[in-house]
Amino acid sequence: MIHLKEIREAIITGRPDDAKDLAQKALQGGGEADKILNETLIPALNEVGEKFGRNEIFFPEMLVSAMAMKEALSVLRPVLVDKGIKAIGRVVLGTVQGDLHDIGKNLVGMLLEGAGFEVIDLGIDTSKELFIKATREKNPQLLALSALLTTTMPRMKEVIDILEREGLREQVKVIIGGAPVTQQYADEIGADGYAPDAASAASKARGILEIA
Ligand code: B1M
Repeated sequence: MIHLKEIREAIITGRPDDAKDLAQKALQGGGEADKILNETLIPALNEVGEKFGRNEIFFPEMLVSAMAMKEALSVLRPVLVDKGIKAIGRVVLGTVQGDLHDIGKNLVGMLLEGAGFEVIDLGIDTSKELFIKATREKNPQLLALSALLTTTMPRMKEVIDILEREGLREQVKVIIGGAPVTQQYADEIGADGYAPDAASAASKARGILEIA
């Protein structure tokens, strides 16, 4: 019994404890973490977003669905992140200022860690000044910026602009992503890379940094 239908329902109806419990049972029943994630959890939360977009549900419902997603992800995390590998590079990651969405960003962090990167996660609502401070103090090879709102995407350009003004642009590459972000936007703002999802963010990061 792999419980995928039940997990989907638990996300859509916003039941965090059930989502966690069912994800655990699915893993124990032989379910693969990446399949549970990509074929059940993400589509379920997308459905929640579509319902919100059609005014069929409201903010509190979307919030409890997000909480359910996070609980399920907490169970998958140890499987998605393979510990004990020597870091192949350092990444500073964050959701840009004004944006509180962190589920996608957290997934990107997990898969970067799984791919062997050390990840310093600055969290949500991260100001450009904080990205600059972390670049100076932590000396990452890569800055990874996430945005989920069309209104917060412009903060990505501001981070790149300030890196240039502060003379730091040469020392760090920038990768961007998030639902409204595109390759075209990445090109427009001078980012070094764009990835549409967490798995490709990890492979893109390796490519940008020329890690074999
Ligand atoms: Co928000 N929200 N939300 N929300 N929310 C969206 C994004 C929205 C599309 C819903 C809709 O209207 N249909 C819409 C944005 C519209 C727009 O700008 N175009 C929206 C809105 C409007 C809002 C508010 C403004 C609502 C309000 O207050 N009236 C508000 C804004 C708050 C703020 O940020 N200031 C808001 C709030 C919230 C909650 C707090 C309730 C909650 C977030 C909780 C949390 O994150 N802790 C929430 C949620 C859950 C969503 C939806 C339903 C799901 C987002 C999500 O986590 N998806 C979302 C609708 C949707 O996306 N279908 C929606 C799952 C996640 C795995 O996918 O984050 O896309 P995603 O990440 C993917 C890729 O994008 C990519 O990889 C990830 C995994 O493969 N990726 C990267 C992400 N970052 C990357 C970085 C990379 C590379 C790839 O490189 C660095």
